[in-house]
Formats: sequence, structure tokens, C-alpha cells
Amino acid sequence: MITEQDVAFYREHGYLVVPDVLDADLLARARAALDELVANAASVSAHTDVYDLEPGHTPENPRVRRIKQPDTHTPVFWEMANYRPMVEILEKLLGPSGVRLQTSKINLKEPHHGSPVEWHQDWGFYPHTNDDMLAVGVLLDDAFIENGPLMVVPGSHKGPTFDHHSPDGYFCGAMDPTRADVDFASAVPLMGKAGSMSFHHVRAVHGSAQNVSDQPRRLLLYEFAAADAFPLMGIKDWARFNRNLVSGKPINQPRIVPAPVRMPLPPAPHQGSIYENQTTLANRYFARKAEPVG
Ligand SMILES: O=C(O)CCC(=O)C(=O)O
Repeated sequence: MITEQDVAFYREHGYLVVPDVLDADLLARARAALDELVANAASVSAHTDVYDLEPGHTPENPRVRRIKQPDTHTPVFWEMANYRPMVEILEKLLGPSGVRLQTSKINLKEPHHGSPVEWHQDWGFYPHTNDDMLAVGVLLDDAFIENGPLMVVPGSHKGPTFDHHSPDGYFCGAMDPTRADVDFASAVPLMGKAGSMSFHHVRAVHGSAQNVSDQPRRLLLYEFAAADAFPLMGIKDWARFNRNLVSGKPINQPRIVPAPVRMPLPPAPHQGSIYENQTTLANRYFARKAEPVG
């Protein structure tokens, strides 16, 4: 599905958007499963292992900001992690050692209030022995400028690893926009029709604004690593680590390549999701706009 030029574009700019990757049946089943998950959020009143809730959530008016690790509890999302056309793209972008799913999440931005995500590099959260890693964004809705698409600063994957700590010294999962020397205005929105996929490098600086449109923006994110990239924070469950290979065979010889690293330690005081981690960020880039009344 991608050409050598696409691979070269990804290596140069740190991102790629590929239209129409997903077939209509799989997209429809994923959306139906997501609708059911969101409806079931009516039974919770605080964050859980599955739900991260938007401010203002009530059981009567469920507002879900994130579904955590959908591949582990809802079969269609594991099926999609193994979807061959996507895996073939990953094999081209991540190299010959194989491809391992690291984790997954669905970030939901409901019309008018879906939360922004402050600028960060995924590498700041989980440094590995090499940086052949990326996140796939599966567009479950059309993504356009007003509904808060993911935005990537081109070429930033070749630059420094920025500090993701707040002034108290704790990890906060975000870069202070007043301290980082980055041209945020040059960021490219990764837009497209539902069923398209975006790919961004683990070191690429990215973030997204609030949804100010009347349409939802639901983005399923899969984080993948080359099979020979091993986490510097250690492997908690070796069997699961290997079960998550969607291409290639288990290996025990990590490839070690120099890349600038900052450990995400001491851990963020607010755990559970990037939204919670980022609550201690000193200065925000993305303004929160009031919802229209009525
Ligand atoms: O949902 C988004 O727009 C960005 C999400 C993201 O970068 C993350 O969750 O790490």
C-alpha cells in the first residue's frame, strides 16, 4: 500500500498519512464496538482500567475521553492490530526484525468539548534500545482542522528529546511550550477520511487542539515497535511481550542504537492516562474554549 517514496517521506518528515487502508466492514465493526463501550460508561463515575473520563462526565451524560488498551478487552481491536494491509506498511517502516504491538488506546473528542493533548514525544514516555517505533492513528471519523486532528512538527523526530518534566521535577508527559525551542506553528495536521491511517515516529513532536466542531473525532492509536527494540524501563510480562508480535518471531537480542533519552522518572503524580499526566504542566499551548450554550 505504500511506495519507496512514501517510506522516504516518512524517514525525512517523521509522519505519513495513507488514505483508505481499512476495509468498510472492519471500520463499521470497530465503530459499533466503540459505541457499545461508550454506552457502558454510564455505569462508572470515576476513571477505571478501561475508561478515562472527560471533565463533566456523569452516569446520565457519559463523556469518555479515552478507552484504554482496547486490544486487550475488545476482540475487534486485536483483530485490527493484526490487519495485514497495516502490518505490511509497518514492516516497511520499522525494518526486518518484526513488529510488536506495544499498546493501544482510543482518544475520543466529542463535538465542542473533546480535550486537547499538549505537545509531547512518545519517546519521552517509553525510551527503548532503538527508536524504530511509531504510532498508527486509525481514523474512526473524518479528521479535519476544526475537530482537533493530530498534528506533527515535521522533522522533529531527528532533533532532541525534550524535557517532559514539570518544575517540581516529576514527569508530566508534556513539553513546556515556553521552554522548548520548537516551531509549533509549523505542525502539520494529519487529516483524512475515516478508514485512513496516519503513522508518526516515536520521537516526533505532536499534539492536538480541542474539538470545536459539531462532529466527533475518534482516533484509535496503536503504538508499535520493531521486534528488536526493547523498553529501557524493563519488560513486565515476557509472554505477553512476545504474544504481541504481529509480524516476526520472538528474539532475545535487542538492537542498541544511540538516541537521546530522558527517563520518565520520577513518575507523574497523576497516573492513568496522558490527560492525567499532563495536569501538572506549568504552561499550556492549547486553549480550552467554552462549549456553546443550549
Ligand atoms: O489524540 C490525539 O490527538 C493525540 C494523542 C496522543 O498523542 C497520545 O495519546 O499520546
